[in-house]
Amino acid sequence: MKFNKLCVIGLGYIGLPTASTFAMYDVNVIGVDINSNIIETLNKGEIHIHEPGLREAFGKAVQTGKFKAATQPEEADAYIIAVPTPFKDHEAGEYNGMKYKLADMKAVTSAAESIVPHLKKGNLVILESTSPPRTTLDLVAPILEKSGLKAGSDFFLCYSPERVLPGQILHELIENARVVGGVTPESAQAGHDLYATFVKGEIIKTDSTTAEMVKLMENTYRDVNIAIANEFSRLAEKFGVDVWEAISLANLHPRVKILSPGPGVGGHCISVDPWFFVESAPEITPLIYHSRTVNDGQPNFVVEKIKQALGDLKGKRIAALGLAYKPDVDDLRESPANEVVHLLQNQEAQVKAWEPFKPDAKMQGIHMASSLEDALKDADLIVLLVKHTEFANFNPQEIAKKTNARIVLDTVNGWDSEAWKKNGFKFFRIGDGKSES
Ligand code: SAJ
Repeated sequence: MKFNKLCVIGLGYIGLPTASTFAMYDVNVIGVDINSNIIETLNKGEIHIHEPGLREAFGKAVQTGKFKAATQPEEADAYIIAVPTPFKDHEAGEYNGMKYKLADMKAVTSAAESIVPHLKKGNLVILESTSPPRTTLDLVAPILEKSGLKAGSDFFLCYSPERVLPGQILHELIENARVVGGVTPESAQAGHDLYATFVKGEIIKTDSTTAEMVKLMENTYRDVNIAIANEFSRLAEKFGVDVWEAISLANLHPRVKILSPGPGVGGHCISVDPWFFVESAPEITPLIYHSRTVNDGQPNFVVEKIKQALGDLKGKRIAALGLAYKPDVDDLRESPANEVVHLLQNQEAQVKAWEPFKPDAKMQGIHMASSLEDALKDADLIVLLVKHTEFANFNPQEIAKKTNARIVLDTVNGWDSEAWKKNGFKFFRIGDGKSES
């Protein structure tokens, strides 16, 4: 099946790279977003998000004349929905005393509704937004069927998860295996044919609910595995063991691959998606629920460590290094580092935060340092919250000259404890009950 014209609805971290890639591969693409500022920016040939290689890819897409941005969809052969599925702000679920977050499906609903007036026989619609199981069948299909056409027979309908890693999106879009779940086998085949335009990895066909579960399972698997690493870090401290040493030894076993503890789990995927399972079936997801709460509790664990080092936090000056949700990215959304800073401030510590990937960021309620030197100068304690390469390469001798602080807490195993101690620092590390001094 051949698709000459494609509408991509939602031009964020996934939609824009996807739209640009299709346009580069000779498909006529209408990129749609409700935010008119974004549309204006794109139609000027500029982009609004930071992702390596995206500027170049988008530039090529624009040059070919194959990409156009608009605030409303128009008639096309295929439609991709790539809008956000955040949490509801003011509503939560509860089961047996366990409180859980709920997905806000408003953007998916209105994207599907915006397609209805344009939908024709033989069209293909694909949902890419991460969604609770059965969303394609129970939410999207009934909306699209308001057109009078039947999903799976009059038009094709699929769910296909994006699995790309921020920082490597353009490469992974093309190279990764792609799962395409259709509401009928013919739908899956149509979805397969669309992605075959550029995907070099295997394209596997299945049903739509399996495809939805695959996505949620991948990120939930990672969340649960990080939770066990975080719990191990607490156990190691209790028993005077260095968790990092213990993990590296356990990982010598050929069937063991323990992940890394840290200040918590951030980003808009791993810390979000497991809740979609809990919301869909709270009575059978205690493991997923508790893993989430372990990971969400990790910033508190960090603050307790800081109290152990500094005593009462009132008026204590703390340099917080890193606010991104993971190393070497500029994305500060859902970052556990921010949560640590807020918790410290709640206890009246004076925190100065430094994020080299977003030096001008304005974070509500957080005092951003104007430079690394500014953050370090008058500090009582330095806490390393993100393992940016730049921080991992610090020379403690040089840092000692820039700061009054003589206590450091490493939450990500970024620094060599001996080197810091040699330069006069008291050194603490998450999960290290062995070498604390
Ligand atoms: N983290 C740890 N310990 C670890 C690994 C990660 O604490 O051992 C933390 C990170 O610091 C970060 C968070 O977990 O705060 C998530 O980071 P990540 O690198 O694990 O994942 P994301 O959110 O950047 O991207 C994930 C990827 N999914 C998987 O690896 C299963 C990516 O392939 C997905 O496309 C993406 O979610 C998504 O969009 O769903």
